[in-house]
Amino acid sequence: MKFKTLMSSVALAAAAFAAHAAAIEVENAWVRATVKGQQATGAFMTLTAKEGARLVGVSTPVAGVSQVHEMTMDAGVMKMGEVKGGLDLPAGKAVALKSGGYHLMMMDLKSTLVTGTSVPLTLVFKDAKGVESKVELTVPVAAVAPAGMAHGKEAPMDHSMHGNMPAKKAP
Ligand SMILES: [Cu+2]
Repeated sequence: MKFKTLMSSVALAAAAFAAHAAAIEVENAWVRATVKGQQATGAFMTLTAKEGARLVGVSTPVAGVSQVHEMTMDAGVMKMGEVKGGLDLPAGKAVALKSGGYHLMMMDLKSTLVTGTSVPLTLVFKDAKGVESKVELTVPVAAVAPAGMAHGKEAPMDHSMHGNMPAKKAP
């Protein structure tokens, strides 16, 4: 009887782990292209952890050092630094890593990142119990955020607004 109880709890734990591994949704990921000699760049995306998690690490073979960063205003001066203890991803809430806010900082770059290529990126998450899981990504290199970026799951659309806004009719 005791043995059976143990077996079923092990099976449950395995099922929970499998669910967690697939419980991080990554959308609109991109890495900002660099010019020759540039030492650092940022990677941006929207993360949704279905059951809640923390983003505790990032790595990529193209950079010597990669960190989860945040931009903050300190007495009117823009500063950025590593997010201590990882970035909190509340359950089911989309968290945007974007220019001017949270981002993945890639420093000591080993080569120029050219638009149209892609970069392998590994994200490390920790769940509420401290269990680590990894998500491997292939992230496109781009000069600017892909269209539709700011709008999450909406269909991509043109945000350039170069004279294509419908003219307002005079009353
Ligand atoms: Cu940074």
